[in-house]
Amino acid sequence: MRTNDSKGKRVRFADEEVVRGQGGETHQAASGKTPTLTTQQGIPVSDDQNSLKVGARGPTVLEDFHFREKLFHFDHERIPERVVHARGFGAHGYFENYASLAEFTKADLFQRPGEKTPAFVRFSTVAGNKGSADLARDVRGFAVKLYTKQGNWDLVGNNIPVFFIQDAIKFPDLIHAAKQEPDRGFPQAQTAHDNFWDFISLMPESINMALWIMSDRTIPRSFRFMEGFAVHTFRLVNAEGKSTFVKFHWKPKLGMQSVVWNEALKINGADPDFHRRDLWDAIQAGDYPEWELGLQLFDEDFADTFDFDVLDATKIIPEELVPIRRVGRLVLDRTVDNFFAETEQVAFCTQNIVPGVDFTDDPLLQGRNFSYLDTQLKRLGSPNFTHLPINAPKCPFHTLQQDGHMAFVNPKGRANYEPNSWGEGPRESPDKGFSTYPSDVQGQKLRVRSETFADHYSQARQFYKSQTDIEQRHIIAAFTFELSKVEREAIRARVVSHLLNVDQDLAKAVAKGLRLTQLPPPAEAAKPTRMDLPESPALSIIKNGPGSFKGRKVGVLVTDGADADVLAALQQQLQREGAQMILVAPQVGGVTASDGVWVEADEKLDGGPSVVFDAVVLLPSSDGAKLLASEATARDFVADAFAHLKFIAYDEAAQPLLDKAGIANDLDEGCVTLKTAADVAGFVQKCRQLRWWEREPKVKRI
Ligand code: HDE
Repeated sequence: MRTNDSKGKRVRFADEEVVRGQGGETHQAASGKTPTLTTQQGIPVSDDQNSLKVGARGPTVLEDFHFREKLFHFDHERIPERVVHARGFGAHGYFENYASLAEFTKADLFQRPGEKTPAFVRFSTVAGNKGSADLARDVRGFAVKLYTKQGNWDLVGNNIPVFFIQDAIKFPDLIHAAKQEPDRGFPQAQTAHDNFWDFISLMPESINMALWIMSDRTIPRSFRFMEGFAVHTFRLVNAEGKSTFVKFHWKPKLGMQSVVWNEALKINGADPDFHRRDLWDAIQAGDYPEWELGLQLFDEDFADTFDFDVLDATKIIPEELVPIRRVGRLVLDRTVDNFFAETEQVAFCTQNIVPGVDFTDDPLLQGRNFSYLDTQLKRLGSPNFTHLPINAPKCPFHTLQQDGHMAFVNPKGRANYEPNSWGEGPRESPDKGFSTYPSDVQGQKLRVRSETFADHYSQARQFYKSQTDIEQRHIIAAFTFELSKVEREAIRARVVSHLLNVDQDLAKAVAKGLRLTQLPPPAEAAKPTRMDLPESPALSIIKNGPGSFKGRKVGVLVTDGADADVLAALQQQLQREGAQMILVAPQVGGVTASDGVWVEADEKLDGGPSVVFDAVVLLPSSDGAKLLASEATARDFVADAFAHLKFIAYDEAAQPLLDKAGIANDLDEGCVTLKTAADVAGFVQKCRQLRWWEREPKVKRI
């Protein structure tokens, strides 16, 4: 922003008031409401444009404390990223309890209907670094911090209800294998590489999770459209000391939805921040995402009769067997003020539980209880990370812990120990305090895996069999894609040898996709696969469609002369549906519609490809359509929407564009003409199916 104007003169640059500095450069005026820039010590700064020098062209002097402090602080801005779940996005909200759960738990937040507990949620991918793309095929973290009146409760979950491993001692191996290979530092945020599949194929316990991660669950359309699970079995304990086992679920009010793989690849290029932007935009627009908290409650007797060990985190309890009781809702209604202070510094610890909730002996959970506290010290640099506003409880708290780096919540008074005779300081409370559930434990100290953890394939089969044909095809395609990136054929074959224990057709289809010349023998199994587990429809995304287009986006491709009546009808119908209309124009700014009125566009065509929308409308004028037909990005807009099975509505004027996009002869029931504004309602109604899956076999032949 250099100018040649005279010094000190006030000028206007766009809508920002600036004032010229001594060197002709400009800076914001420190006048009126603008605070004066200071150093960290509060000393007002007179010049933030030039370092202190000897003469105009001489060396910089060490004495320049403002310059040195500024660079020193900048040099130390980065903290270690999370060793897993490095890329995340958080938001504030609240949990609202529906009814008293006193029968099961004395946890304060569940006692009173309508009670609201402040919450912070951080969603994340697992394997990628902080700067990786949002649409990686990966598990999503779903970590919830509930600031209850009895302290913080962290439910640090994922969007998949099972995990890869049964014992925490294998976690470093799993993560080493999943992240970039150590010699080359790539691939980034991808499991499609030798090390990952080598590990998986040598750890049969991970096969159930492998099925889940190859399903569409790992390419969610949005954080708003995915489920969450705390995975482990926990306990609820009531005031009488009675314990009930519990599995925690988060059910999205908007229903589940995923993208298709080719779309995911393209979204990563078009908008690597797709998921975080989606959440940010929804909250900013007042369209607050919600999940219901679901509990699967069961007792010791059920646990003893269940086919699998409830302490084994590689297993689920099907909803059909133990129904989910919805007990409250989580609403995210506030974006963060500062990404670093909140999303980056938030420290979840599975050990943070409240009276009325307790752990079980799940060996994965037990290991996590060590790891999370430990990692926060490394990441946040001090045991006082709990003093940070995002981590501090919102209820009164009194500890006798003291000092350490960055201690800024400090006790007053003389007594920093207890018992003491000064009559000062906090004391323990046997009534109110957290008391561990006195479960019976006995046995020898052994490094063993329980026999009850030995069945690795039955639930993998159940998951696969519970999917629709479409979803099964996606699982086959995902395995084939990932394994095609694996260089060693022996590893590919080893994965197929496990799939043979899951489902013959699945294994054969993947082997065919990989062009394996012969099928490997099935992997040795400690326990034979149970073929009789009933299907669980709850495990399928498609079987549980929301039947609504709420919260989704339609990209409307317009040019000058776009039909104003149809535009108005679209705007009205989508608003009624709770969906959004995004106008995409050839140029930034907007277009003049058929009624001569200027309409603002939201996106320029090459910044708003169809992959970032749930459905599209092609609304060019005849001249506009001819122009777009000769534009590669416009042809991609249409061809991709078709290939990604989206609903497409088009004005007949768009015909040249359909021709050039190569879909004119393939139009199907997912494509509708908008002859008049009245056709709009029919289109929006169709969109409630989210995708026109019938098209898939025609556009995906291999
Ligand atoms: Fe984590 N995990 N994890 N994990 N995890 C971390 O803690 C760990 C596991 C999950 O948004 C780390 O603060 C071990 C299961 C989420 O800040 C670390 C084991 C589930 C997040 C850690 C597991 C999760 C983490 C890294 C095997 C689903 C992100 C940074 C025993 C139920 C939280 C951090 C956020 C983060 C350890 C397995 C979910 C190293 C040892 C199972 C959502 O402590």
